[in-house]
Amino acid sequence: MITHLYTADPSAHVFDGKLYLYPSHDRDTGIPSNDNGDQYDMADYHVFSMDTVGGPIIDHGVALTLEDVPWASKQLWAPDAAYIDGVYCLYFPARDKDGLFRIGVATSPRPEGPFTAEPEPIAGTYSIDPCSFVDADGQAYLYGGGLWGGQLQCWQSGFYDAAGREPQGDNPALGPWVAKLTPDGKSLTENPRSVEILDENGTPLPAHDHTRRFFEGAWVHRRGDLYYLSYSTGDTHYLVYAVGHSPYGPFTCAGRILEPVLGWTTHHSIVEFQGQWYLFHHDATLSGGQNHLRCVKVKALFHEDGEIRLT
Ligand code: FUB
Repeated sequence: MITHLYTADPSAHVFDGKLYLYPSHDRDTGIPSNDNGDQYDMADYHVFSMDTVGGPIIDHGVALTLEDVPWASKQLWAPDAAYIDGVYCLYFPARDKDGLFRIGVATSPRPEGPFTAEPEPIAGTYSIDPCSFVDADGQAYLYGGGLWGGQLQCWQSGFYDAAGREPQGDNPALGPWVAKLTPDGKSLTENPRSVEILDENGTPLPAHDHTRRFFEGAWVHRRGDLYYLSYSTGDTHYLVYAVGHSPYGPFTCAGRILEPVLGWTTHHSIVEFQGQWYLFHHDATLSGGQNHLRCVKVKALFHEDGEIRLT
């Protein structure tokens, strides 16, 4: 749907009756591919909008660049956005000057930006893939986390440990983290807590279950009283979801949303727009399968008796 730029990790939101997309902006800087994700070397964000899904898409141009983020050194990865207290907040991960991924926030009076970055990352945040969720009562939450190059495994003790490894075997898998945001959306009100993901027996999902364990790309949406946490399983390349009754979880595994697509990564958002739910995601078809040069896609999504299905 967007072909003049490489785009990925699309976070979709409805603001002022339009659908806005906040994707990563992929580019090729010649960095060889590795499991650390060094090839994902992005340096700015564009914001897109549309009046209808399937209609013309407006590229609003550069909304934030790496050089305008005082604390960041490289890799503007998957962003998200929220409208909080009359201001649009863009949440984004980047490596700080020490090479650690942190989550930053930038604000604008307009959904398309340009956004002005806060001078420091959000205190207490770590790892990648921020997802903001504003509940019906107006309370905003921030989720985050991603394994391997996303460094989530390095924070198991509460402090960064470069030697941290993903749990193995029957040990509980790591979940994303969540924390409430302050009323201005710029800080956390509490220390991030780990979101528990349970299997069908109510047992924490074991680390060996790579077809269902959290890898990266958390997204939370609510329909009725049910909260849905969806995410990528990383090295098995699925989008899966789990359901719960609170933004904090626990969430119980409920199924698969998307099978593997062309390209290593899969990352998505789910949004209701004009009476229809949509899955926005990406694959690598635009570049003929180069993992780090991706393109955004959209599919209709349906809820049926609490379950999610496509078509
Ligand atoms: O776009 C860079 C990284 O790739 C994202 O942060 C991950 O979710 C994966 O899509």
